[in-house]
Amino acid sequence: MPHLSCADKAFFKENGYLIRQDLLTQEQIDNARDAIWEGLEADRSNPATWIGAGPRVPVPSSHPAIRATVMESPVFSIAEELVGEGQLNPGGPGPNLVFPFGEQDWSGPSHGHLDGYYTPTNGVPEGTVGLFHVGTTIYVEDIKPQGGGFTLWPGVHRQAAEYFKTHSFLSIQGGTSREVFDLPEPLEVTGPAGTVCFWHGQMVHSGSRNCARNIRMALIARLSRKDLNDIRFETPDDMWQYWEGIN
Ligand SMILES: O=C(O)CCC(=O)C(=O)O
Repeated sequence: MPHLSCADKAFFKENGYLIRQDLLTQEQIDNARDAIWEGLEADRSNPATWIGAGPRVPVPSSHPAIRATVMESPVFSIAEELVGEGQLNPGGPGPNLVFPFGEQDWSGPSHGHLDGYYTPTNGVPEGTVGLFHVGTTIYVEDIKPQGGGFTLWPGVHRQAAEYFKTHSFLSIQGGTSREVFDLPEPLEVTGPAGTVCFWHGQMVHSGSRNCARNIRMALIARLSRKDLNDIRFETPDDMWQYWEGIN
């Protein structure tokens, strides 16, 4: 049974993201949160120790409770409803934590980046690009405004598709959006534990400063098509050509 309506798909096409809060069970959320706490160097019962704690990736994406949030919930099926049934490589999300900063002077990010583009330090090999189709950011903790929310710039996926029709994928070092895209107001994604944000793989996004009490506990998956190597450097006239579920 499909999880997305025509209106959901139209919203994703226009805005490049879609937020759902009804996809994970409480048990899946609790298990993922417990797994993260097992790897943290902080005292779960003492918020003072959460400030500036670590590590940022306390458990691997292969941990069963972490992988389950994508592969044993409707999250993966929904990504395939967008891209096409049977088209995506299965994959778990990686934990991505933003620890409380301990101060209140919040300001949102002024610009973001696209993922998968080389910088000297980000591990992407020079001369390549690590494209994917659907990103999913899953919160396993309640995230309030100014609480380190995943931040995106709605609609910029369409600008990116246009840009790469006439520019090399290698032309934006680190995928940085500064001076390349005309950025609208950003959206800081907030919501209760269990909030899932699906985002287009060419969506400009960023982390943000966490001035809240809670640790920003997110799990981020980047789901790519099985035929990515065949189409990696294509920039079709119709940006939805390889999105059979939505085009
Ligand atoms: O942590 C976040 O909210 C954003 C993470 C991010 O920008 C990235 O992993 O590329």
